[in-house]
Amino acid sequence: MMNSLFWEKQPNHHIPRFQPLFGMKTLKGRTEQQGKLLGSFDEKDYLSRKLLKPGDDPYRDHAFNVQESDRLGGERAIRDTRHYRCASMSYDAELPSTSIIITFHNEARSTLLRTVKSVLMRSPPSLVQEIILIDDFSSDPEDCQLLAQIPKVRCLRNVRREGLIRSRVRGANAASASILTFLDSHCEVNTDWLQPMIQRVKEDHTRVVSPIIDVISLDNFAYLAASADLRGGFDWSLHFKWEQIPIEQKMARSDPTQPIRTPVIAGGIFVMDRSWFNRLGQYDTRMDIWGGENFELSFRVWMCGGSLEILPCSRVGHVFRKRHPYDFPEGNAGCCVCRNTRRAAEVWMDEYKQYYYSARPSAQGKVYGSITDRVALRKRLNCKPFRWYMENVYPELRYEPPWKSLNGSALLETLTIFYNFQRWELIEPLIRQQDLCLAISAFAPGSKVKMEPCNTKEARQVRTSVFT
Ligand code: LR7
Ligand code: MN
Repeated sequence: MMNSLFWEKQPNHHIPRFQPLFGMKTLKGRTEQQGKLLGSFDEKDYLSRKLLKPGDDPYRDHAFNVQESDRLGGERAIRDTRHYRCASMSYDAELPSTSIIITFHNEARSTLLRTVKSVLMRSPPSLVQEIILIDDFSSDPEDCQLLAQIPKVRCLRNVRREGLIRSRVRGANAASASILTFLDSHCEVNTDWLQPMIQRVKEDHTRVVSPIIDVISLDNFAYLAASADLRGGFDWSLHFKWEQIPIEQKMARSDPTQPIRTPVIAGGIFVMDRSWFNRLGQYDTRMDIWGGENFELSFRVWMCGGSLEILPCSRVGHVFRKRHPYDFPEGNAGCCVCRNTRRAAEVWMDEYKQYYYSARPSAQGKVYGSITDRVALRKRLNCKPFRWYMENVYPELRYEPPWKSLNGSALLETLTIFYNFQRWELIEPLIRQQDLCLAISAFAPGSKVKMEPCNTKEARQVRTSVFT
């Protein structure tokens, strides 16, 4: 029996599985539409001048299979992965246009070109004011310069490696449209990706919106639909993770096209009003290379009067990788990430930063530079405390209650009062929260209680037998 509910769950019955390819092939092998889209840019020449040499490891330079990417060329059809109801959504006839900002460091030509072309092919032309490429001091300046022959595409090249944070700020400062759209350099945007995001920002300029980020396989470049029930979250080590929407919110979602509130964004793909971006202090430009800026931006947006959401009717594919293909000036990624994350924690997390330091004890010794400007910004904007964020935006993130001093016998009571005891994992014999375990700091009555990395041999770590 097929009832209406069953039909509703079927994907895209009345919508072609693949989008039609653009235009008709001409004798020259380029399409009419492409001719218009790409202007004097010679795609074939661009791609063929830099191909993998026979015998070279296709994963070496980019940490994805560049041979597969090159094989696909400058464009391809991808499946429309949206919920079918998205196709009948309507948007304002007059929407503001956007400047699209893409920073890159030694990106593969084919992935970068597909990012740019997918934007030109799958966005209403009137909404794309310009595409600003920031070449973050890649080895070959031509990668960027040649792409600037494509209409609407501009190329800014850094004279030294700046990292993605300062590069994006440079792009934002050069942008002429009133709305900014950020993309990673190895994306493919999907059908009607832009309208839902611009619509939401137009309605309320304090919203910062992201698409659902689909997965492009780093091995075979298959385009795979991501789950529509996820939001951005993190643990106390400030490690970003996708997590299920809390069950109460999920139950309350009658309409699958509705925005999903998210405590943090992944960071690479989002749309934000330009004046709002500037008013909120852009980014922390003392952050280097990669990492942490998405937390800093997310905390700042929520705490200073804005909101973050994921729009299920907007889909953008991204090549997720397992390692960084580029080097970090200080030698390893940990240096930058820790420094950046520490800056975010110091400026925004108030007393809750202790949980970050407990989860990442090594961060404590890292030099992180002056945060005076950012602290002043927070004050000037009159932003709410992190406690507000914890209570209103991310109550699901569990934390150690503010114990002053405790002994073993008072522990159970305190855990029960301050904390939903159920949410602690009682893994025999330790009391565990993710990788941290509850411990007393010394064997003395009234000694302090803290969280530290689990170690079954550590006698100070509290056993469940304490309670029996
Ligand atoms: O020195 C650099 N200069 C750059 O311009 C290093 C990187 N980059 C560029 C790079 O070419 C790419 O376009 O910055 C972008 C992000 O770097 P990636 O793709 O190597 O890293 P990533 O995909 O893991 O990045 C995710 O986390 C980053 C933390 O700083 C940023 O927020 C990225 O934007 C973010 N990407 C996404 O959110 C896409 C979805 C992935 C997830 C989760
Ligand atoms: Mn990326």
